Amino acid sequence: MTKPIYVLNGPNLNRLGTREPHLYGSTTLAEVEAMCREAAGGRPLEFRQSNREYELIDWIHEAIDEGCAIVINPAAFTFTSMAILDALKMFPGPVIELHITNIHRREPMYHRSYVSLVATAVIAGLGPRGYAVAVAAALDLIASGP
Ligand code: DHK
Repeated sequence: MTKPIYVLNGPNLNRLGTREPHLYGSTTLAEVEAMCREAAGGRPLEFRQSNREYELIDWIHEAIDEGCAIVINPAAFTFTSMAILDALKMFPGPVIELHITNIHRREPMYHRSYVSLVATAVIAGLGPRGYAVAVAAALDLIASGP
């Protein structure tokens, strides 16, 4: 059976569409999910969002056993969570860190990502379309290797 790509989203991303639209745009998380499924081109995809750190960690553990790639927007946990970093270290496949905004052009507290220490690649600043780019890149990495 074809293993799915896991697209995991952290806190406050459930509010996309109305959350600081000058930064994150007006695209909703449901619309982002649709973009990801279109980019996946028929490959199974698990698309999830949580405001709870432990839940994201449980989903990463699930992906270790069931998934082929992870696209993750950890949101604020990017900058705080060694637990998510440690979980991602166990994942054998490609990990693409995704941010809607260019975190390096924002306030200093957004500049140091724990997740980048383990990510295969980082996409930041493309807006919501970055998710589709990340899924396409994950497919390519799975097919052709790093
Ligand atoms: C999303 C968030 O929720 C913020 O906490 C990050 C990230 C930026 C994004 O650009 O997708 O700092």
